[in-house]
Amino acid sequence: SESTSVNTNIVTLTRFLTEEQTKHREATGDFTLLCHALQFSFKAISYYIRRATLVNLTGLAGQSNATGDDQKKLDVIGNDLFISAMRSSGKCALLVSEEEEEIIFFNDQQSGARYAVACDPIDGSSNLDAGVSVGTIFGIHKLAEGSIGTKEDILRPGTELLAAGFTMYGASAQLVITMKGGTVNGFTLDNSFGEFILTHPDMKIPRKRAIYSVNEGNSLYWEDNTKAYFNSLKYPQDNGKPYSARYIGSMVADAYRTLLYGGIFAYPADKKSPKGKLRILYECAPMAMVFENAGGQAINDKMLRMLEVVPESIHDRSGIYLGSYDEVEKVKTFYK
Ligand code: AHM
Ligand code: MG
Repeated sequence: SESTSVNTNIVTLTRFLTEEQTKHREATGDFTLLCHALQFSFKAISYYIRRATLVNLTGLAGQSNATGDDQKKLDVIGNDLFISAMRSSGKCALLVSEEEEEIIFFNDQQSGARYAVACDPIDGSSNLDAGVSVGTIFGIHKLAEGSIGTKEDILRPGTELLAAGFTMYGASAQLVITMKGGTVNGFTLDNSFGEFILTHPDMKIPRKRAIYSVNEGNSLYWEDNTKAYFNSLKYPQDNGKPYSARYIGSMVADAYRTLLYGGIFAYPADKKSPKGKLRILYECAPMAMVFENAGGQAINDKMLRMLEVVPESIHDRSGIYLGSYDEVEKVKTFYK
């Protein structure tokens, strides 16, 4: 009622998903169940990240992952939590994880699992032990008609993603999700309720903002046009001031800030990493979908729409620029 300032009409993620489902008369509820499993994995990962320093979960696990990075203990736990949530949902036919060299097929349940999921369970894990924000990134594809789940069901361009998003484990856990052709919605984990609450409905990225986010330590290896672009931001712009720099080193945190405040986030390909660093399936494409649906843009080094890039292998990489619409337009002028 109007007489109290307490919100008694709280939209939880559970309620939001149910309402979305009822909008689609053909919906079976399977996607909703998959999302329930997803949100549980975010809550669990968030819990362990917050407890890490207290329960000896900082540091290395003593092994390397599929792509040769040193695995942290929390990388292993996050990955195991995610896999278990997807398996037990009964709705996930196959899963690609940054921490797993091969696709995981859950073919013990061919009984109607219709989704293929790609995820980076804990992205930005170099920041973990310092308590700096990290996140989980996910993208969901639907299996081709009649398929029980093959590699071809996940090696798809981002334009075919059914849903994508991320959860940032920062001062609070923030979940951002978008569905094909839909809006972008942000939820905050209320630890007392144990629920994600809709706090950022219909997110729109500002059209421009003078903030850039890139690992400038790589500039020695950058191509000339990359150097020229970032250099140009350090000189007075139309308002007489140069850009500000902000770089956390967790894609989820840098992207979340960029989504809220506007600006540009980039991880360009360079002479040292000619294919870039970030992975298409579970880093670039899901973020690109979020940014496009929020009114921004995401492109690769060839200035092609990130969502149209078809990965050749599950851990394929790409250079990426994403951010405010006008900021990405500006990037393009330097590569023509
Ligand atoms: P990770 O998945 O192994 O954590 O690596 C991905 C992370 C991104 O979150 C971040 O944007 C980037 O690597 C930072 O890389 P760098 O340390 O080279 O700046
Ligand atoms: Mg990652």
